[in-house]
Amino acid sequence: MIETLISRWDGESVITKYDRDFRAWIFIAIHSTVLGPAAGGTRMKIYGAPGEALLDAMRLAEGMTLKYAVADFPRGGGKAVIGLTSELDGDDRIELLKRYGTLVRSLRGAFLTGPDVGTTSEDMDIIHRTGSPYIFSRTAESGGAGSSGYYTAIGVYHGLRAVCRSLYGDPSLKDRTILIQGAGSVGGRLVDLALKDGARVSISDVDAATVDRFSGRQGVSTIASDAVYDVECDIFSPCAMGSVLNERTIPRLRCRAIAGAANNQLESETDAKRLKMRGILYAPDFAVNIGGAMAVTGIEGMGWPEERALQEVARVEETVTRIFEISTAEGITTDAAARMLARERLGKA
Ligand code: NAD
Ligand code: PPY
Repeated sequence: MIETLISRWDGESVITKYDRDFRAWIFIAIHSTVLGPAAGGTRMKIYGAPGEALLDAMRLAEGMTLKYAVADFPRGGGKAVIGLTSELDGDDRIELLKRYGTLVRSLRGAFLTGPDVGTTSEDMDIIHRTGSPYIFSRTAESGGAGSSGYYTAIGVYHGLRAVCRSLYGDPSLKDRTILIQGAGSVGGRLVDLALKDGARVSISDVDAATVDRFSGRQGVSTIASDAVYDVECDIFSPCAMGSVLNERTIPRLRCRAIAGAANNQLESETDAKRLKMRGILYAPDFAVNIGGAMAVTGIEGMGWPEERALQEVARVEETVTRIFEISTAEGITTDAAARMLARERLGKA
């Protein structure tokens, strides 16, 4: 499976390492360096087979290429996956992260990384010990920009504003109902941003402790995770995992639009057409969730002050608006419009 995946991939290269001691497969997928050195988070979780981990790395790396290209940001697309075969904690986990840092450092800047699902800013502090200076989104105590989730949530908030502008002619979220799937690092912060703007928020999370944290808060209701696709709302915001928009869920949706943080929300490109046919406005994930990737590389790698990072992240609003305009003008899905914009930028470079 691995050789088929790699030989059919349109990306540039895949760095592969098997750590025998911890029975972990590490894949660093470099999709494109056309716009700059490849950057992308490091995902660490248990996979059923190494091929699944590789496929995840490749799809996520392509997403990073599109992300940076639509945002017109000078970085290329890459992603790393540490595929575990069993739960790892304590000193073993630290040792594996340090070994991974050594691998990243050996690439001498061809790959820059930060957190993703299964890794945190604290993990970046550990990886940084051996992977410096190519590790981003470390904790503030270690001199980093902190969690990328904060900036990603701000970008998603601007994506929601672009959606409201397109649907209602007014970008404010006031009195809109927003349903957030996954109230973690990004989704949890998005709850606060939406509430501050006067939205009515519902959250859904598989983690009972997370649901408890939000239940009882004024303006927030909670939805069972198996009911999330059936609940009426203005905007559905997937902030948990990928492939949630597919032929099984799209017919059930009762929202007017979708804008969220999760990477690879569409199971396939056909799902963008399914959404269009249902009249649901889709803000492409890779245009909406750039905030963290942009801010942490800007702050830690380019010396941006915080204000500059916030200004740059706010550009999500105009990018998403532009994508909607292209989609209308060309009569194509918003996903196709965003890919077209990305291709144009990559072509020019
Ligand atoms: P996180 O792990 O902090 O939060 C995810 C939340 O989703 C958790 O609370 C988890 O319990 C919940 N969840 C998992 N499965 C669920 C399900 N089936 N239904 C409902 N809830 C479920 O992750 P995060 O950093 O907030 O990232 C969320 C998504 O956004 C991921 O897909 C990630 O790849 C993407 N993303 C994150 C960033 C970032 O800066 N953190 C940037 C870009 C994209
Ligand atoms: C993502 O946006 O999916 C990321 O991987 C975020 C990221 C990218 C580059 C450095 C740090 C975090």
